[in-house]
Amino acid sequence: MDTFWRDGYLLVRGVLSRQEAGHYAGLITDLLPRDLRIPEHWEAYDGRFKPFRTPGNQTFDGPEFLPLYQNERLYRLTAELLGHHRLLVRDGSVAITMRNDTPHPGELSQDLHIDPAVPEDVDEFLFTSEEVELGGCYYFTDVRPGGGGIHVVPGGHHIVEEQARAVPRGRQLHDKWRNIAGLETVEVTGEAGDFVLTHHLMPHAASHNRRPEARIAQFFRYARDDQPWGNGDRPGDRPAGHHYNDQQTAVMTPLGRRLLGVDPW
Ligand SMILES: O=C(O)CCC(=O)C(=O)O
Ligand SMILES: [Fe+2]
Repeated sequence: MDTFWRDGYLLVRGVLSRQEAGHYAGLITDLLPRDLRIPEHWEAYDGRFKPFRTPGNQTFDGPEFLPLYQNERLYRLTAELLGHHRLLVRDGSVAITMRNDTPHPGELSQDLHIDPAVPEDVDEFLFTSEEVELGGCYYFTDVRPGGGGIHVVPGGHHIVEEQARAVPRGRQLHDKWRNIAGLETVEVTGEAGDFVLTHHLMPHAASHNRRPEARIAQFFRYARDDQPWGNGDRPGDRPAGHHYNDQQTAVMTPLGRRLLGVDPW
């Protein structure tokens, strides 16, 4: 707990067994078409492929992925960190980062950014505990140094808060925090089955994978049910009006039904 609040991120080890992680890595690898024709509606930058289920929908929440949404250990940890047990989980986007030897511009393949819970057209962060979201990703493959791990700034969530509090319209700094300059990053390495947990004000970026093996990850966000900016319909969320079908509800646990908004807390 202390490490997370100090550093703004935490590697949670062994959330899944190696075997479970391998299963999900396989499911995601199987999204790649056999003929390697990358669909128009996927994203593909610098060796990092983001599958989309349909144009505009990057949430993989079919029955085969739902156990990841309702993982009990991650739920207990995030609830304890947020000091609130009524949480909602979302995102579920995936990424496959393959080897990419491009020599520049450095190790990052994205601008250093935050994905805060506060909408872009809002001028001020609230900095209340209700506002805090926890994000992060499962690593389904081993991520060794230079292997495309997510980069973070130790303590960076404090730096963001300090900078944003110092000026009016702090949410608008650094091109709405889409391009943060001047901070040193570290790569979060880990093993298949680990989860990289991040504070929503943590500056982060994807990195080039210099190694032969792909990095395969899936992203999730945990928010309190009283999150002041609402709990849906933001970029990365499943489309508004999404309803779960019988195959999905069949594999949901009582906890999963609450985390996914099927049952009230
Ligand atoms: O893939 C990663 O390591 C980070 C991706 C990310 O932060 C994003 O796409 O917003
Ligand atoms: Fe991001």
